[in-house]
Amino acid sequence: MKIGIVCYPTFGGSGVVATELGIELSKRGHDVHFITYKQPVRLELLGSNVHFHEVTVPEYPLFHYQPYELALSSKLVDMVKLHNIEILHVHYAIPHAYAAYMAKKMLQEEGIYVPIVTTLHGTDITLVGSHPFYKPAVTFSINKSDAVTSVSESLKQDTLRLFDIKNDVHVVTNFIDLSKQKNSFTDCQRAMMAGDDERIITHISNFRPVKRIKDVIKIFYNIQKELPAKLMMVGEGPEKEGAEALCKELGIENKVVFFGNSNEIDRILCFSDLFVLPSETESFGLAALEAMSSGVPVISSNSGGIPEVNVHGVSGYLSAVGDIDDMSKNAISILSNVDTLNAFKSQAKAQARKFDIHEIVPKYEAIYKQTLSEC
Ligand code: GMT
Repeated sequence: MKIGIVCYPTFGGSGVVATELGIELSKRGHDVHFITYKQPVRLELLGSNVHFHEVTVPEYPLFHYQPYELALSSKLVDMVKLHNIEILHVHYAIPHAYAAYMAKKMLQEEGIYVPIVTTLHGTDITLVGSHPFYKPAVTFSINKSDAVTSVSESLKQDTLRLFDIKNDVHVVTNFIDLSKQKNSFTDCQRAMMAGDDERIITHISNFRPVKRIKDVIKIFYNIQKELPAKLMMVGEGPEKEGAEALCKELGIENKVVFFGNSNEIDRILCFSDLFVLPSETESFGLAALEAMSSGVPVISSNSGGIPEVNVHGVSGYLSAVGDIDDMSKNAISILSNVDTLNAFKSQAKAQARKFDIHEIVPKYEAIYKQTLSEC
């Protein structure tokens, strides 16, 4: 199939999922075209059947807001015609599903029919999409998609609760390429980050309020009172400064490393002992799955789709949002005994195997085929 993929090309989970999906589809013989404003961060290899088409928005002083949707839908029209793209798969409803629908209508005028698959990722539904300023357009573009998928059962239920949706929502969970772990560094250069007696706790996110970054710091503060430990904070976002200030206030700044955005997530997870994700809401928690696939147990909140990924008492523990004491207690119970830690590490890895890319990507292929057959 010739598949056009639209996504946010950033470090965010939806962009990562779209990129990994496109790469896997290309390995499976499909011709994949990424259409977005920048080359996706994890798309290192462009090949004979992986292409990137940049959407540029010319600056014009009249516009207070530059019209990205317009530029994207025009680019979609041009690329569908130029490369005979058969299906468009858009990740994150806003504004991608809307722009794709406009492209579809423009193409129909020329007798070309290209169906749209929309994948809902989370904040496009729970935080942004349900805002009254966006809701009518988001409802419309979901209903006009030829197929709709969501990355967890929890997100599907949120979508049905928050929007008046007429079409089926298929749950296709996020996935992980386990073969990447085969090449993990054996020594992980752990010694560069911590002493032999120290446990390494990691958090990776976009440091937005929904991630409850201060909870991460407070949980770590409680952990390091009980056992020697270091905290790795990976990512950039509006809560980072406040988190750095809190570390100083608590006198733990020498035990916390702020990395910023990183392309070396596998390397950081390789030397981590525990991953902390106390989010207010999370449709899936791809970062937790990535940690688990590297054998890192997860201490998380029990919000949204996280319980579909992290299993209480198996791959880690879940607590109510904001229950810092319970999360700290659970973290300490895993970290303070080597046998317990090793058991959780292998259980986390085993749980991650349920989200093997080779099991999940065929589900998208089946949806594409079904959608095309209904045209
Ligand atoms: O976590 C974020 O804020 C980024 C956001 C995104 O759109 O990239 O992540 C969402 O999509 C990921 C991939 O499907 C999910 O794993 C995240 O749980 C989800 N984030 C939220 O629901 C807050």
